[in-house]
Amino acid sequence: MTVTDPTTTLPTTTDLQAWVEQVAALTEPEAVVWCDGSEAERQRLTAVAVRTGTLTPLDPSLHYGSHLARSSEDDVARVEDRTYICSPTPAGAGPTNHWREPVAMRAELAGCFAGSMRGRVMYVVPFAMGPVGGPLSRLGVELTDSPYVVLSMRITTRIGAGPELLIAGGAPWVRAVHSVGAPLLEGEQDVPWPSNPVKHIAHFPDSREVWSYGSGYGGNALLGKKAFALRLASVMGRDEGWLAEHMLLIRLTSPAGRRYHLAAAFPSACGKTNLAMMRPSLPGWSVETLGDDIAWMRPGPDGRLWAINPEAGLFGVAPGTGEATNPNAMGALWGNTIYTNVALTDDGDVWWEGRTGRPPEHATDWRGQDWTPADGAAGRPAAHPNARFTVPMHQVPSAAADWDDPAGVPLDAIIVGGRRAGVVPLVAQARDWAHGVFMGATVASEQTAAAEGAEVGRLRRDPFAMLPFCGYDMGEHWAHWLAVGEALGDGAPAFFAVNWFRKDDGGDYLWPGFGENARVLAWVAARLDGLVGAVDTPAGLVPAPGALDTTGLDLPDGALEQLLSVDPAAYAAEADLTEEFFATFGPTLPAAMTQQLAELRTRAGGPPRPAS
Ligand code: GTP
Ligand code: SPV
Ligand code: MN
Repeated sequence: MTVTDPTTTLPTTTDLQAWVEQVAALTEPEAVVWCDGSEAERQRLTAVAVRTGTLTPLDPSLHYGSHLARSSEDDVARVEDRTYICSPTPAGAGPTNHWREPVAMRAELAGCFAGSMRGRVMYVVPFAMGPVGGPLSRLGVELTDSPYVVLSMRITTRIGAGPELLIAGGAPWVRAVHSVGAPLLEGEQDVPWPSNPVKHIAHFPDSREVWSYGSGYGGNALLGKKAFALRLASVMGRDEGWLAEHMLLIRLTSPAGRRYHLAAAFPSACGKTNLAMMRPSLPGWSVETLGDDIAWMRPGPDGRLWAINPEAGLFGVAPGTGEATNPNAMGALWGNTIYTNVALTDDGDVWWEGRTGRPPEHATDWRGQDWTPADGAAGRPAAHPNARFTVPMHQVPSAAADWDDPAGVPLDAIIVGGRRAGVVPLVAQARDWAHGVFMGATVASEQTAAAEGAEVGRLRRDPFAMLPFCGYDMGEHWAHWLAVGEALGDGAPAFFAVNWFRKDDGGDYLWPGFGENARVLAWVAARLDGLVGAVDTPAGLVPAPGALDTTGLDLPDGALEQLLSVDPAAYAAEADLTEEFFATFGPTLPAAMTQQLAELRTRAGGPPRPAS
């Protein structure tokens, strides 16, 4: 690799061959293989991964064409502290990102990657994010020494000949280099999950490049996902007038047949996949899945905000996913699935906490060790809390027939949310776009196992659920949201905030969640149509008494009141925390956000008022 300053010129075709050769010269793989995305190729790579023990075939009568992978114990989630934004100056990354000086970082990476693919094959994986050739779609090429990564990218993105043809035709593309950082010496036996204790996930936003070293897991390694579709794409969106967000995408249809398109941002492992596949408990309502993790959104010529899901498959959280909580996810898992870090039962089935009510009497846990329910009771779960399934979108029973329409869907509402045991009501509508952006900017959420080293349960600020995923200064991100809203004007979607996770004094969830969340979506739809009332509170416009349909719902006395209650004193305290957080931004903090904070303080000082 040459150590040069990043350039703003995107590579095109002619550069692809040269770049592949350049990376191969640096990493010294045994062979270079160009992937075409074919079924024959899938079978070849699967055979390789089975031979090295990376993948274990599951009983085909239970799980057609499916495999189990067990990662090494130190490679189980995204490594946020080793994920860098290498903009020319620290200001480019902003106070919420880990910045690395690009020239020094390139030099360090050159050291790591030198010879890092020895004894392995380097796969060249051309891929599209979004339908190949679509107006909102973008292209990339990932070079990787991991067959597991190729097989996963084959599910979560569109790989192979189509994207390669477009690149050959001169379309711009993103460069993504990945190595597990475990060269194989002559005659050395490979391990099932090669990785390196040294890990770097380095993004160069200016040259639209990512270099990932040392990890084979999830967002660290499937570079189309968080690295490209969020960190680099957020920068591309800022520069080109669109948005790349950590959002699910659904179509909600009312009993009367009215259709609403909604995008919702929740932090990692906070319910996007669940809401994206929800089976509404309310009769006559339906939810169709368009996306479960990422949405790209662009103002259309009609003045509305159009959204696509740039992915082609899911990398979904396994624990907590079962027939009772997410039957559509379970339905998707009939075959062609890669399970990572789940448990294996003695009869060749997979298992994880929450898959069924009753754990198996005995299983092999995610580490490959004997497991019984007694281990579970002792705090050793059978599946890793961040265990995942990788499955094609078209297998999701609730997938919309047009889920991969290149044009996308026009959004009616944007929802933000987090995991909050207290303070934040079940649902609130923003008074206007700027208030909605403020709701997004002030999302805080209890941490989950999706990031390595997370203090699970501890509250942290996670604006727009993008804390680990925004490729530039978060203050600028809010300014960009404000600018997009301004351009959209009356065509802009409405903004809402939700919280499924409020708890009572005994620590139990107040809201049943899952399919019952349809009641909240029905209220959102009714608000869009101006059909139901709301009460103006410091949190925003919350359902007026009786406005939320709770027919047939068996809530304990006082639960609904508590779910919808907004304590001004608690919001005054939130305002203090927000002020502290905002102060870390300096000049990039939009004046509109300071104004919203001042407004919150005023509202938190007074009683609730009726609103339209
Ligand atoms: P990433 O893929 O990490 O971005 O996460 P995600 O937001 O798609 O997470 P997912 O939908 O898989 O949520 C994972 C966890 O949230 C599981 O433990 C679920 O059981 C839990 N969950 C989802 N929806 C609800 C809900 O409505 N109520 C409650 N109490 N828990 C929920
Ligand atoms: C997340 O952590 O938000 C995920 C999983 O969706 S990963 O792809 O590993 O980032
Ligand atoms: Mn995610």
